[in-house]
Amino acid sequence: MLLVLLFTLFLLTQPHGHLGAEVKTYSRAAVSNACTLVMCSSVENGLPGRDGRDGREGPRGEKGDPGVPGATGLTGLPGPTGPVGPKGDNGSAGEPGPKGDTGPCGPPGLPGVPGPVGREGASGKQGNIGPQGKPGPKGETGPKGEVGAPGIQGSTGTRGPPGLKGERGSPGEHGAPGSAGSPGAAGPQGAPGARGPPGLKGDRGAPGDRGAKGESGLPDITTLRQQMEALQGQLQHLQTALSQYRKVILFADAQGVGEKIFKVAGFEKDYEEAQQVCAQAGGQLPSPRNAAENHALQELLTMKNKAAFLSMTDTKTEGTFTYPTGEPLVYSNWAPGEPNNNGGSENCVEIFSNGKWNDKVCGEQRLVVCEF
Ligand code: MAN
Ligand code: CA
Ligand code: CA
Repeated sequence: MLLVLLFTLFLLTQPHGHLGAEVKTYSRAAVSNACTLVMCSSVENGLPGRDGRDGREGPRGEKGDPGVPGATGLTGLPGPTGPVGPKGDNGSAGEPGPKGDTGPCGPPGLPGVPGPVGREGASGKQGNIGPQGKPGPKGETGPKGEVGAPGIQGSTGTRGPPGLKGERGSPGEHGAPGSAGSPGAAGPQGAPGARGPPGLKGDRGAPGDRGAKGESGLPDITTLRQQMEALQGQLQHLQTALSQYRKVILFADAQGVGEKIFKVAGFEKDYEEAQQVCAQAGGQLPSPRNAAENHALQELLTMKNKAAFLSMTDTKTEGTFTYPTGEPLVYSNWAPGEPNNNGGSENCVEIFSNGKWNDKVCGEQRLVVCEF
């Protein structure tokens, strides 16, 4: 009995590596048998038997419980990119169109019947505002349509792959290892796919409303009438002023004939100096081209009882008198026997108070009379 107990203790205290795999696997059975020996063997009932043969292999253990579910699988990969979004909405309507072009000019009206000469009116009013300017330039193109609405969100990504298989359950007691645990729960849904590209640009907006009709290119008849009346008033004003100045100029030492005016300077000069005086005043020496003009000039000389130089000379060609322009004479009123080029040096022309002409040396001093 004591030996059996010592042997049993020996078996329990030995490291497994020293006893080998067989002993390790059935160590519990060995202990159980030892317990049987202890409980069923009695030293008092007989001699100890021989060592028993090795016991048979125990019955197969019950199948172990399923292992605990495996750990949750990893997050699935993001789904694929969503489809292209739908086409955007149409752009807003464009701006109204430009103002229409100016209409064609109408035919000119018939000339009105000249009215009677009116009385001299008061000073005219300020001029009317000018005609309306040309229509402005064509308006700019309307604004670009708005960008279409963004595409809809992509569809949900595909389900992620199943989670990793759970770990094998721990082996049951003496039984075959339990069956593998059920697959772990599916991982969380993958992140939504990338946002799809924006939709196509919306169509061009509807054209704007037609612009207002352009104004006529010609001022209306009322405006023309007003302008004409204003011009008539201005003309009347000028005629009145001109009449006044003419009276002043002709009041003394001047003669008006046709559109000419002869004006006495009041001093004497030789031909060249007298010519400069008149040119400086914006006129020239007298060039009577007909009897009326010659008579008007004569009137002044009679009044002053002096002779004056005319503008013509025969300096260029002796014997041929011309105006300062080079034009030959169209009228003359030579005194009898003139021109005689007395002394061979008479190239200028003087007019006596009786209106007759004589060729005379240019260096003589004569009353200055100018023609305007
Ligand atoms: C006389 C005439 C004129 C001449 C003058 C000159 O009057 O011979 O022709 O010009 O003298 O002083
Ligand atoms: Ca001469
Ligand atoms: Ca002479």
